[in-house]
Amino acid sequence: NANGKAATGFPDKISEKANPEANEATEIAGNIIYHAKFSPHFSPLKFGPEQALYATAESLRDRLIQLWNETYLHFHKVDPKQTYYLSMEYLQGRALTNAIGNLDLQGPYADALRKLGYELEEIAEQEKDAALGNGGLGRLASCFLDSMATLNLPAWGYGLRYRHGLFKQLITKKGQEEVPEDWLEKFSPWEIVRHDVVFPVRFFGSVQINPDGSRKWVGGDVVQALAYDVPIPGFKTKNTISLRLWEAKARAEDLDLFQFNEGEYELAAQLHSRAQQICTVLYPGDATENGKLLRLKQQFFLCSASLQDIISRFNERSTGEGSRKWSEFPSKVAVQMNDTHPTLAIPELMRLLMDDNGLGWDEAWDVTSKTVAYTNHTVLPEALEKWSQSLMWKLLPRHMEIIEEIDKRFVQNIRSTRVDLEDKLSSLSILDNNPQKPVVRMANLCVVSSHTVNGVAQLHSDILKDELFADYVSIWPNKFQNKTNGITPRRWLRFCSPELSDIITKWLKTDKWITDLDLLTGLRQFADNEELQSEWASAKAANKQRLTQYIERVTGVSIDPNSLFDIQVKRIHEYKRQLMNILGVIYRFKKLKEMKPEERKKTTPRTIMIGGKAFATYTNAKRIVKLVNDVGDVVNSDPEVNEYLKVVFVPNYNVTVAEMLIPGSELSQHISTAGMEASGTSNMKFALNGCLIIGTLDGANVEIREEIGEENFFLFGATADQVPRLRKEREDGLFKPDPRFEEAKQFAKSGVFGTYDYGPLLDSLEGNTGYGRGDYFLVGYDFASYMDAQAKVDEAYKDRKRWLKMSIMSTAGSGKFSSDRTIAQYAKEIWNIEACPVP
Ligand code: B1N
Repeated sequence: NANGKAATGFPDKISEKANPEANEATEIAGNIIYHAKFSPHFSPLKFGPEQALYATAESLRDRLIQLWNETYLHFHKVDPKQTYYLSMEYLQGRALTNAIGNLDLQGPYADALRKLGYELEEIAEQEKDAALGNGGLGRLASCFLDSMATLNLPAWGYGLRYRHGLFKQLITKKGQEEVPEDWLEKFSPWEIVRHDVVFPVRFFGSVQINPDGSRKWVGGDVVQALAYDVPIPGFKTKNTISLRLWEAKARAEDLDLFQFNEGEYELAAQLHSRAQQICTVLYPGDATENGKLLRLKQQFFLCSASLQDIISRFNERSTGEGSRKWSEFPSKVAVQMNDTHPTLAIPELMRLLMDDNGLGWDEAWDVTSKTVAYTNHTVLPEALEKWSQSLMWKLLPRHMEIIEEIDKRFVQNIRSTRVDLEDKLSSLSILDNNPQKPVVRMANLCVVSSHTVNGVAQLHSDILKDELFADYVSIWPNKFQNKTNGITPRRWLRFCSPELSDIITKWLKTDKWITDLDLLTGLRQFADNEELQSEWASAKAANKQRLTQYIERVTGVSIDPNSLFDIQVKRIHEYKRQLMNILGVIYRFKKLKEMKPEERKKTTPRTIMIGGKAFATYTNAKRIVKLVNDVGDVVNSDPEVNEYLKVVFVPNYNVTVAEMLIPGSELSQHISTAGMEASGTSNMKFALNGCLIIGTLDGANVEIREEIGEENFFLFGATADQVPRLRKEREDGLFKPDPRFEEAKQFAKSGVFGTYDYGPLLDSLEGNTGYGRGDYFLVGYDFASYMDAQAKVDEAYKDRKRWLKMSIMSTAGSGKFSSDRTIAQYAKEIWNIEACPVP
């Protein structure tokens, strides 16, 4: 057509409209066409939605590069202290809508695309998620980058450029199946390769002792780390920071030409393929020795490349009198380790300072321990990293020497100053020399070496201080802090629910809440206002409608947009208790079946949506996925009850799916066994979007409930301090299960939902008999209060005014959970850095 859609090639004429933004839109449209023509990634005949996406992204990239350059030139000039966030994971999701929104170009871009025959939404939907993370920890890192840029902080994110991010989840007759994700299939328009930023990273080899006693790591394999920068624009500021992702590359000389010419192609390219493996996948399975080695290589690769880069930036600023003093390093550099995955930054910084730059131990230790800080994200024992000492000696011999020395000095110091801790030393030391399986305890290395250790919600930080790290607290009482997690209100309200955002802006008479989220408390005074309530309800209804269509499209299930939308989306894990949710659904189904038709009519119709990925080798998690799907099949096709109950497994949950689900949610479930979920962050996203929470006193739920008011939160379940006693009672057979729990379990076991191998899953809920693991997650104990809380939800939903008020109060009380607040606290209380806005 005249607008140049599809097979007609590029549009040559751009129609004009009398519109104040017309000039900008015309310029943008011209720019998009320019990229379609001259950054050609596709054959020239077609300008379809996909071509439009890449050209649109490139037109934005031009602006981002400009802003990026200005930002780092400015940082270079001002030379402030900078923060380096080291993370093995980033869950960035899509970038287009976010970049357009943060640059405040929504109107002009929508107009420009319309001139070219497209709707912005349609183009945005073409983009694949960048899913370089597993879940909450990775998404937190991405929210943090958005806040660091928005707060004008001099900061960098460092990560790995995985060729394949988190697997794509397919739901088949067998349950979950994993297929490789392929975000780089074509290319990513958002990354800028820096051919001049390359560092060598060594593996294996040995330690050479020089005549002067100094040591040097030599030999082994050397791989090149090449930088790719992803620009991170702040919201309505020029500041645009960088997520620097490292790719592993072999050197040309690593190709053995002789062998190649002998026809030994695999042998000849051995080093090439070994280098390539490093960044092939996010979290390679680590059940095998090879898998463990690869994961350790990834961690070291990130740490070594990033620190070499940081040090070279520090040295660039050498003064006229020669290079800068190393003692100044901690006043210019803050390194934050996102969990223990980048722990090797500690021995690597020590090594670089001592072996490459000639510092003595004490000086290097002083610099290192004033530079690095550690965030803990879990207390689950199986998630606390422990690396085999023999593997570490093999891959990183010099680092193991350094770790041994750190440990030796720590133990000596405690022996001489704290005799009372003598019997605690075996658990406080970094090296666990258990002859069966000698390991390095990474969390201990982090605590001993960092100036600050923080947890991610108040309850979690308290548990760290009172339990996991209690003895360290007695050594360093001031080292431990809390930094309650947060989420970016740009992506998680402004862009994913423009309707609700506009209503908020209208009632608050300002859009300043987008960067000052505490302003949302201003909604409280209108929570009863009928006009606001009706606007609120219609925004929610529109979001529910959009979600209804999405669910129909991806699952084929048609759901009732007037039913209560009840959502639980997060990684599938036994401690998160999706199993309790589905058992509750099973019970509800059974009761509905038993009711007379006129009784059913009095119930609150519900649509329960559950989504999330199970780790590929986590069998019980996969059984949960299958069970939810099977229950859905039976319930949704039951003509007696499916007007009142639908159960949907939402496939392939990711950032983009979350942006669809959360705005349309009315109730969300955050129901982990108390003490086990460090924080949770989706709970914050749901609350911010006016969704009510049913939840336990776990993680950040505790603080959310405090902020939004207990009358607006459906609380149930044991508290963290009761859990050990309840587990003991369960083990000792002293627990009397609620009849509803027994009924639900029996019904699940009866075969109504098919004959899949659910035995071990359901048996895990039993005491210590048979397969039973004593119901470690206390589903049995909490089930009664869970069902009572669900009954209260049903009642509350019938009172529309009350529900809407609670919904408004949820949003109004969510200000604390902005990642801007979290990052401002890190900046002030851990990093000691200040804003550096580009003029
Ligand atoms: O980090 C999130 C928290 O909100 C969640 O409660 C917490 O479970 C999550 C090993 C982890 N903790 N630990 C991990 C991720 C990857 C991996 O390989 C552990 N993720 C969390 C943000 O604070």
